Amino acid sequence: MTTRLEILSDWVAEAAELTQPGKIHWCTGTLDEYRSLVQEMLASGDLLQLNQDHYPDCYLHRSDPQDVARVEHLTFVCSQNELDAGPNNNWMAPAAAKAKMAELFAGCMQGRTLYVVPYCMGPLGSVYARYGVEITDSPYVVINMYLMTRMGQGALEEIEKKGTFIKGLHSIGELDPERRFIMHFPEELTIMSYGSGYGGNALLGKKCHALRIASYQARTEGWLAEHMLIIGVENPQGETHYLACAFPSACGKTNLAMLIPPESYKGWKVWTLGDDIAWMHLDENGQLRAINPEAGYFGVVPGTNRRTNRNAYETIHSDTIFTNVAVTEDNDPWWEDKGTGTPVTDWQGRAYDPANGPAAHPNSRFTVSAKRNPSYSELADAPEGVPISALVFGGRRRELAPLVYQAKDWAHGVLIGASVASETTAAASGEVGIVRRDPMAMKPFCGYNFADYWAHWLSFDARSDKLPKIFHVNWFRRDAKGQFLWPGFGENLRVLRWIIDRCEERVGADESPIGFLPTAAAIDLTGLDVSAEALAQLLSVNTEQWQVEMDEVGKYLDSYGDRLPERLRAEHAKVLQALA
Ligand code: SAT
Ligand code: MN
Repeated sequence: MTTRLEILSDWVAEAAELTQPGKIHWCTGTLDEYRSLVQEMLASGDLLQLNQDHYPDCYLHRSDPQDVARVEHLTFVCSQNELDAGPNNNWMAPAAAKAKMAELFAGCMQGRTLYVVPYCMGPLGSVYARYGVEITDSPYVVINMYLMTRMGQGALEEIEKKGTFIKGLHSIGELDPERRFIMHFPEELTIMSYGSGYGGNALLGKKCHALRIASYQARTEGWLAEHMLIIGVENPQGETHYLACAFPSACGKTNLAMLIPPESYKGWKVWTLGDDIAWMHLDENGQLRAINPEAGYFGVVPGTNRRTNRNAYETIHSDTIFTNVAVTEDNDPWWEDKGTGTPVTDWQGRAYDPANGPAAHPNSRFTVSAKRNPSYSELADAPEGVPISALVFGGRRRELAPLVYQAKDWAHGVLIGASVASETTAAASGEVGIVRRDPMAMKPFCGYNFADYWAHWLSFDARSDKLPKIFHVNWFRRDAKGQFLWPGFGENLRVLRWIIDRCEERVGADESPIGFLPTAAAIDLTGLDVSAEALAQLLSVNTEQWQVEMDEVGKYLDSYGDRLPERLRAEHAKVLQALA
């Protein structure tokens, strides 16, 4: 196979000229192709077979121990003008970045196969779908892209019709952290990634395309590309509301996306549309509609068990690629808090010894098709997407942020999103557990200046009077002894229910300086071991702490200088005043 689209064949020829592969393989995206790649990788040791009786068609990949997470300090946005990348991104001049990458890529695929991976983000043929082609020398990337995107012949045909696509050039190189860069050229719709084979560094359809490049395109075209899960919450009356929720990496998006209602919630059902990324457009009636550009999940494994996420637990019992988990004597995959089995071999393939740390890497992942999820919504394939009732922001905060509160209006909601902060997790390399600002959970993913991004968000209320309501949640608040105050997981539905009731104007709320809070009786605690005092604490707003927080937010916003929208500054001033 090749292509009749000249810009594509020229680009592939150019990449081959630069990287000197032994072979070129155009991916068709068939199951046969997937299977034969798996066989090749089993033969080369890139994949290990797991217990096929317990875990049919499940495989383990061990990444290089130095290549286990996204590398934000090596990720660059290379716009012509440094200010367009903003203080939220690392920047390099495009010419300098290209020269650096050309040097790295020169001859790097000798003796390897160059795979051409045409892919579609979003339902094939949807007006909201976007297309890309990833060139890679990693068969692991190819099989992950097969599960994570609509990849192959169908995507190629659409690309040939359209004549445009995002270009992503990737090589694992030497997997040397000193020779590793993830470069984005938003103005040229181009990505270049070298030296990593892991997740968001290497599966270019995901964070690089569907967030960094897409956010840039979304701004010029009037839509939103966000780090949000999408769910449908169906009540016993059969009404379904769709929510899009933003949380930083490894803060429970996949768990919330696959939520199983608690015992006492008979007749309720949560449908999964997406677990990581939402593309949202205003339709002709001013309704915000969302699609999930992805077709699979690249989820955090540790902590996944029957109680925390039964849907994920079941989903990953077949047709799954595990990355960096441990294995048991039976050759089953194993991870911390799996709730069953004992590890004998750790994620690096060593005999398990607790002195070496956890058996599975804290950022170990599963890759699996979304269709395997028992709560998969068929509407994930609907070309027109789903109407969004509420947008929810959240972070991991041990204090300060209440369980849930609602923005007073759209502009206030944009301020709440811009103020998101969260404790860092193992999803990115660097220190874990320190609070950092992560506006809209997009800090690592916004492909342009956050100041312009907030202005773009703010522009929506002039375009529609039917925008979703905006909320903030915090599942991670702790008491003085360090214990979590809220049980989380399935019980989070109680909070979503309040959110939906607010959207439908079915319940009142207490107004506070930071937004609307549930009244004490409004969060249903039936069948739940949470005391009224704990709930009061969960919903409390400590004015002094909030003044400090808002001062911090003010300083943070000021660091964006002149580009910061006046309107956001004014929203911030309003909250400070209300707190005084
Ligand atoms: O490594 S990924 O970026 O794909 C996952 C994540 O950090 O959310
Ligand atoms: Mn993510």
